[in-house]
Amino acid sequence: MTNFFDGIAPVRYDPDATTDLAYRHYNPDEIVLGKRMEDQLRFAIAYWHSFNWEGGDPFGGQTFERPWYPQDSMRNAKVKADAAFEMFALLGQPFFCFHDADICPGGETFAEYLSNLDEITDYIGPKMEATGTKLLWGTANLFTHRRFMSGAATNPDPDVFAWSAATVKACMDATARLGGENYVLWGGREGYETLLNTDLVRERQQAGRFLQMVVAYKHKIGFKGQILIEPKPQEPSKHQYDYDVNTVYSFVKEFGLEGEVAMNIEQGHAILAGHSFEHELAMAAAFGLLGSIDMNRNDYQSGWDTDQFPNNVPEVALAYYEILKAGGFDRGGTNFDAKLRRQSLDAEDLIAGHVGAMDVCARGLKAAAAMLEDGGLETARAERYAGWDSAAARDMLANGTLESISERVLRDDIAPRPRSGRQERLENYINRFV
Ligand code: XUL
Ligand code: CO
Repeated sequence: MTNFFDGIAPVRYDPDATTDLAYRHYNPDEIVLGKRMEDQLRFAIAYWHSFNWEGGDPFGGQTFERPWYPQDSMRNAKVKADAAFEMFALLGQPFFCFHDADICPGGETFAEYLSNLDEITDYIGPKMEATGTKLLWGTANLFTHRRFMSGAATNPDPDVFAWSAATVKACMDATARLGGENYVLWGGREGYETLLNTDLVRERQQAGRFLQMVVAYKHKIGFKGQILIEPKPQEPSKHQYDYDVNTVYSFVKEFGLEGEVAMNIEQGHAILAGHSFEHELAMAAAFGLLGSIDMNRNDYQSGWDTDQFPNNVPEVALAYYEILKAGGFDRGGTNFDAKLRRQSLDAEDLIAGHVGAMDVCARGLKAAAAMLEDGGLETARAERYAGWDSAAARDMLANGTLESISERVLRDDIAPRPRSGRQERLENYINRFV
C-alpha cells in the first residue's frame, strides 16, 4: 500500500455528479451496438507515461515527485506497482499496458535484467488477480538505453540485434505469463538520422527478419494474442521505417507477415504523419490490419509527439466510427499512451486526466454508434458511388481495356456531369450527433 492516492474515492458513473472525479458518460454496463460499453472501448492505462515519466522536457528535468523515485531499484519498482494498481482500482478500467523498462530497472547485465523482469512479473500477477485488471499488451523498451541509439533490430552492430531479440523473447514470455491479449512492437529507433552513414536496404532486411522471428516465437510458445506494429513517422528517428499504416502494410507484404500481425494505431502518430486519425484507421481496416489504438492526441501547432489525453469529442467520434464500422475491437482496445502536462503535479491530476479521457471516448463511442445506426453517412456514400452499380460500369472495371472503353465512350456519347460532394451537408450531419 502507498498513500499516494489518499483522499481520492473510486470513480463511479454518475451523470448528475457535482464533483470533478466522476464518469458522466462512461457507463461500463450500458449497451452500445449490442455490447457493454466497457467491452466496446476496452480501456487501458499506459504504465510508461502514467508512472515512469517524470515530467521532463528538452529544457528541463523532473517536475513530479513520487514515492517510487528514484526508479533504479526493485524496491521502488514494487512501490510503483503498488501505486499503479491502486490507481487501476480507483478508475476501474479493465486493462493496462507496459514496457519492460516501466515495470523494473534494466540491471547491469542481461542476466540481472531477466531476474528483475521475472521478480516483478511475479509481483504484478497477484495484483492483476486482486483488482481484476488485465493486460492489453506488453512490449520492450528498445529505445531509451544508449545501446539502442542506432536502433535495435536495425542496428549496424549485430550484438545489439542479439540483445534486442533476447529482450523481446523475455518480454513476450512475461506478456504471455500475465495473460496479455497483444504484444506491441513500436520501432522506437528503427529508422535513421542521416543517409550518409546508413544502409537502408540492409536495415529494413534486418527489421523484417526480426519480425519473422517474433512471429515464429509467438507460434512456438502458443501465444494467442495479436502481434501489433505501431506506426510512427519520426521522433525519435528522423526517418522511421514504419512511417504510417501504408508503409507498414508494404513491409508486412514484403516480409510475408500477412495474417500474422496487425497494427496499433496512435492518434498523435497519425497527426505527425500528416494524416487524420480516422484516415489511418480506415486504411488499416481496408487492409484487415486494424488491431488496437493509442487514443492520445498531439498538439496541432507544436509538431511534437505531445501525448496528451484526448479531449475532442467530434474527432474521437470519427475514430470510433471507423472502428465500429470495421466490427469493433476483438483483442485490441483503447490505450491512453498519454502524459500529464509537466505542471500537473498532483495525484488528482493523474486521475482527472484519465477520467476526462474515458468520458470523451464514451461520448465519442455513443455518437459513432448513433451515426452508424442512423446510416446517414453510408447512404450518402452509396449514393455517391451509385453509378458503379450499373452493369456497364462493373463490366468496364472487370473486363475493360483502354480500347474497349474508348469505343464505348464514342458509341454511347458518354459525357461526365459533375455532382456535388456535399461536404458541408455531411459535416452538418455529423454535428447532429456530437
Ligand atoms: C511512443 C509510443 C510508445 C508505444 C509503445 O511514441 O507511442 O509508447 O505505444 O512502445
Ligand atoms: Co503509442
